Amino acid sequence: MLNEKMIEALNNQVNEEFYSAYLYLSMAAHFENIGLKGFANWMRIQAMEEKDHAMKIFDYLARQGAKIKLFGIKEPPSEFGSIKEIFEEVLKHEQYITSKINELVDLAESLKDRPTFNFLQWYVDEQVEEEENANDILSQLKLIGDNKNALFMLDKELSQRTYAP
Ligand code: OFO
Repeated sequence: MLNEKMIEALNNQVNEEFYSAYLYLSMAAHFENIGLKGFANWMRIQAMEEKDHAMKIFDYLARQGAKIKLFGIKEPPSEFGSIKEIFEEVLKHEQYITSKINELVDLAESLKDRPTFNFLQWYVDEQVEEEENANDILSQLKLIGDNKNALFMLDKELSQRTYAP
């Protein structure tokens, strides 16, 4: 039986994850619009993974017999800056999500909620990967600068990303 505070915090995190999906889907739409199909593919898959992050918490709440409550999803931005700025935004967003996961871990710890503490470890590891991925692409974009050929090569590389639930 989960503590009410924990249930509320996990329900909020479901919303954060769906917002992440929406944010990346909006970035995918932007990349489609400017003809960078590889970047669009990367963002689409990112969005699908975020939906999975949300559903994993949804399932955990269900398994614990806790009340699941869905909130409205905030509208994501639809206007974006340069490609580098977009990935700076991705990194910033992932750092924010990491801080939310850390808050959940702290709450589970303070409530001595061992099952939730264990459940959250997957997210702790996942956030290391999420920040790493955003950082890697950002570093490449910094190296690429104004080189269009290199940008198209990166676009091609990002088109190879596949969805692996
Ligand atoms: Fe991007 O890791 Fe979930 O939100």
